[in-house]
Amino acid sequence: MAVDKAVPLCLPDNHTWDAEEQCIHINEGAPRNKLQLCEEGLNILKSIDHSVVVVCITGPVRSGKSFLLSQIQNGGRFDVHHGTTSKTTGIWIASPECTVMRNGHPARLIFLDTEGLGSLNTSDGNEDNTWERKLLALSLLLSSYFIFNSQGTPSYDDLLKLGFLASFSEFVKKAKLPQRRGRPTPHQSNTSLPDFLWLIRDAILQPELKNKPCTWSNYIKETILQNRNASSPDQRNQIRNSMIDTFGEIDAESLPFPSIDRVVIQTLDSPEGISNLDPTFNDALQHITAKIIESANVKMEGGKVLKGRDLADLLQAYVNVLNTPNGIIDVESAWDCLTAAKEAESFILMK
Ligand SMILES: Nc1nc2c(ncn2[C@@H]2O[C@H](COP(=O)(O)OP(=O)(O)OP(=O)(O)O)[C@@H](O)[C@H]2O)c(=O)[nH]1
Ligand SMILES: [Mg+2]
Repeated sequence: MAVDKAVPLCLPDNHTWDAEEQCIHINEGAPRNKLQLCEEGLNILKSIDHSVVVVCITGPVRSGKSFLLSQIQNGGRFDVHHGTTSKTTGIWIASPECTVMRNGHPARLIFLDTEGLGSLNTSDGNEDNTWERKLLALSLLLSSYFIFNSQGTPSYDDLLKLGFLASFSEFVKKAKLPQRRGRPTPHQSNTSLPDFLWLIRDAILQPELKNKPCTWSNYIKETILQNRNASSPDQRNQIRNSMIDTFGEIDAESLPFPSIDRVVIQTLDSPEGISNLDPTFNDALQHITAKIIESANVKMEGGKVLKGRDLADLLQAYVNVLNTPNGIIDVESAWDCLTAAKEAESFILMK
């Protein structure tokens, strides 16, 4: 099943997806209580009988995430909005009819767009302060390639936006990961957690280290992620340590302004806007797209490459736990339970 327009995969329970009209209805009088899976999005995952490469984007609200994800792929389109109200709610999915080869096998690309971090004006006035962290825990568990999108020269404030990583363990008991030192490459690893790309938007300055030009990747690693006092329990260090524990590769790339023309920026998602994109933006976008399509790994769990329908099963199990008060997802046992259930099912079918 290929979908040209993105559909919701997971919404707050005060939102309803109208599949016929292809729009969201919001029960504004009701608070957000639970995560709610959406049939249409879930069916995309269930219909995929290939292994999957899952690219997910997160980052501050209104920072061009949906536009970027729409441009990266050949098809699947995420809604872009030009006002100050946050647009994307929950997690949205698109999976254009496009396979990539991984270890000699075809794998299907899946793109997940997430609700912006730090939104002050969600359309339902969300006041659940655990919502963001639960959604991010889920996004991390689903993805094999995690893009953190930020605008302008990265700062410690941007690092703090990744603060949810330090509280990841509130919601998730991680699978046993190999130690960082001597850790296998992502291609050999059984880990279920993704590679990380810090994507710097509207970048104009040249990154430097000791007054010499460097790559954004080295800049991020040697400045913002450099832990100068490992024993200090401050929040920055907690986040840095969590990043090292959580991700495989850590990389960074930048994109310049899409245009200096305000009208172009405000019509970016239209054919005219796209045809007026600055050539340097287009070149950088092409480079980043190629990098993601070539290097993003297949999603693995328990040493096994996951198919779309496996991921759908896991997603349902994860959401059930996150909707339970104080529920903690045990990644390893969730997978073991599902594998055991499937083995039992195939045994019954064989009999
Ligand atoms: N300056 C700038 N604006 C951009 C860029 N990419 C998209 N935009 C504009 O930023 C605005 C928001 O774009 P979206 O893609 O909806 O942003 P988002 O991060 O998905 O927003 P939320 O879903 O609300 O968190 C739109 O007006 C876009 O045209 C960019 O690289 N630089
Ligand atoms: Mg968006």
